[in-house]
Amino acid sequence: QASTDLSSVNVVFVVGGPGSGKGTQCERIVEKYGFTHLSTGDLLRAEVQAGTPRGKNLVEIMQKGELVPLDVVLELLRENITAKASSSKGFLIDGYPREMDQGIKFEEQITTPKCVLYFDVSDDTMTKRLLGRAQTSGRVDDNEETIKQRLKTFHDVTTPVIDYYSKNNMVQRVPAESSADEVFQQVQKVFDSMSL
Ligand code: B4P
Repeated sequence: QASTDLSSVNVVFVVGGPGSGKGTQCERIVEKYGFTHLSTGDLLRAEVQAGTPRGKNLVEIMQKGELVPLDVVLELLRENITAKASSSKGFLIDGYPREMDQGIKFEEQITTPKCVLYFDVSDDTMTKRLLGRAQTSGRVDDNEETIKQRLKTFHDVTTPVIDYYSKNNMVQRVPAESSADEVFQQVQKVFDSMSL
């Protein structure tokens, strides 16, 4: 069956290491700018929770700090974008692309993003934040061993994606070591200067 043409939707990719503050900042962006927030991590956890066939085996992969298969993530994104394409001002795609192929396939099948928002944080800070969240999150991947592996996945597989979009002048880098309020000041500068 033919899929909806999504080439004219506004998309901003939001990337950064695990615990870099993507989800935290996206909530604020939604509040101020009215975008639709789609977190690939949240979509995958919802899939696991719902016990769908597609959600099977995902827990193990996430528990290891590895990336789930591209097809699953892209299909979830397509479905969710399609559902709101006509009513939404734009989409924040949080946690995506995490590997080069995800970026390529999304551009081929959906659209080219307006920009790539990158939260730049040291490994130390990300580890501290995630260990803090571990006390209440109940997430299978918020533990010391998985955090190490998630950081490795980020450096090995996601950094090349950021380099690629940097070369195309599409990356808006936000230093994100400081408090969520201070980081959001920087984020607002980016959004206020973006033409949509
Ligand atoms: P995600 O759910 O994306 O998890 P994450 O990288 O930890 O980011 P999150 O948004 O949750 O954390 P945030 O930085 O906001 O991914 C989990 C797993 O799902 C992946 O490892 C992978 O297996 C799979 N997956 C997801 N997307 C995929 C894809 N595209 N392809 C394949 N697999 C995929 O916040 C972290 C903590 O820091 C919070 O406690 C927060 O309160 C705190 N914090 C945030 N900002 C702060 C600040 N400025 N100061 C102090 N604390 C702050």
